[in-house]
Amino acid sequence: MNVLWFFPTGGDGRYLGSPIGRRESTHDYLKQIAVAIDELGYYGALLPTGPGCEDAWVLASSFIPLTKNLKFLIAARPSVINPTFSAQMAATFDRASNGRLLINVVTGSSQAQMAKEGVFLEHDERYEVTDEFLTIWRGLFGGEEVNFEGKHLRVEGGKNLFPSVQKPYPPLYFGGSSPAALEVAAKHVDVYLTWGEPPALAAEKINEVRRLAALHGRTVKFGMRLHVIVRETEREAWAAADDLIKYVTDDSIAAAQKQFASSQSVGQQRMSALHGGRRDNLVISPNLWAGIGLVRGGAGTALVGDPETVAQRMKEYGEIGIDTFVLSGYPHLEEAIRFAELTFPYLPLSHPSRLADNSGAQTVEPKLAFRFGDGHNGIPS
Ligand code: FMN
Repeated sequence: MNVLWFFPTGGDGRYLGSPIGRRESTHDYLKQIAVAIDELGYYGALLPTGPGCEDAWVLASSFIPLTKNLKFLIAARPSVINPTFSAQMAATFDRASNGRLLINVVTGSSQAQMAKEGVFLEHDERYEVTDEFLTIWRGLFGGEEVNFEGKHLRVEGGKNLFPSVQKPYPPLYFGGSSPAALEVAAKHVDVYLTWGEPPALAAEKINEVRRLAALHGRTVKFGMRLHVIVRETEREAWAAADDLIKYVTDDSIAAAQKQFASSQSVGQQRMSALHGGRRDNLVISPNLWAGIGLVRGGAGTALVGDPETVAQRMKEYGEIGIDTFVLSGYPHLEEAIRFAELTFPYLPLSHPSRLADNSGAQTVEPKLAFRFGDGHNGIPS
């Protein structure tokens, strides 16, 4: 299982819907998250893209020298960048980080959001662009000269002169739930990401992507993007969930739901339908809570519970084929530490973590030649 965390590049906080405990995503704050999650042993972390967040490529580049193993899942939107230039950036980042780049291909959610970025295409046309973009992009990493003329994009004599460290190219992740999205995912990507839907709904999409990928002679891996609220006991975890939304007002829920309803994103519609904007029915599947989606777009659900139970739920997603998790929690620095400390020991991680044997289930002998309270004031002699 690969467990990634999330960089809150548009701002962070202790509560949803309140300025209390709000935290600006300054570079110094994000650096703390980068160093912490690298040291804790997360596989990687996602940097989103869009008008509401700072630039993912620039931020991730600045974290390369601060981190050792952390991979950067950088969100990239095909319609706002030329594919040759994007491939060049990806190759350079992969070389500079010695193979630590992952790319999250995100086509874009709403007409209004896209208009801000100068893109005036309909939903399915945007996926046509993504399809053409990925055809060129993957071709460039094949080492051949690329000549392509599509409906939207055209390249003549394109060449990527600097090969990436990862072969054939840095892994392509992807989010999108519409039929057009599933088709593009099946044709091009390595890891299909879904927001945190209940297992049965997620399985539907996964099986459809698998079926479509098989038609292209391909296989795809699967991942899930969701929040986590883990505490030592189930009771404390649910109290923390309630606390997170204690300042959320009915007006703010109504305003957010109105905005989400105007999005063309099928994925967003599926997330909104999980709770229908109502506070009284937020536990939509065992330990899966939809409270965050009342006011936050995109990833709107959280696994809530004690460490063993949450780990068990993640393993249940594993049974339907999800072996990658992109997690987050508010505030992102503290919750990254808390989740790793409490839950990593119960997960079959594919990546080394110094916390993997920290469950307290077994007694680990301290490696230092002293014990706290042995008369040395904790100073090794
Ligand atoms: N859209 C963005 O504009 N920026 C992002 O950083 C972003 N990250 C996403 C992460 C995940 C895990 C998923 C599932 C989607 C993300 N999206 C993001 C939304 C995609 O742009 C997606 O294409 C959009 O919701 C339209 O999808 P649809 O195919 O569901 O209609």
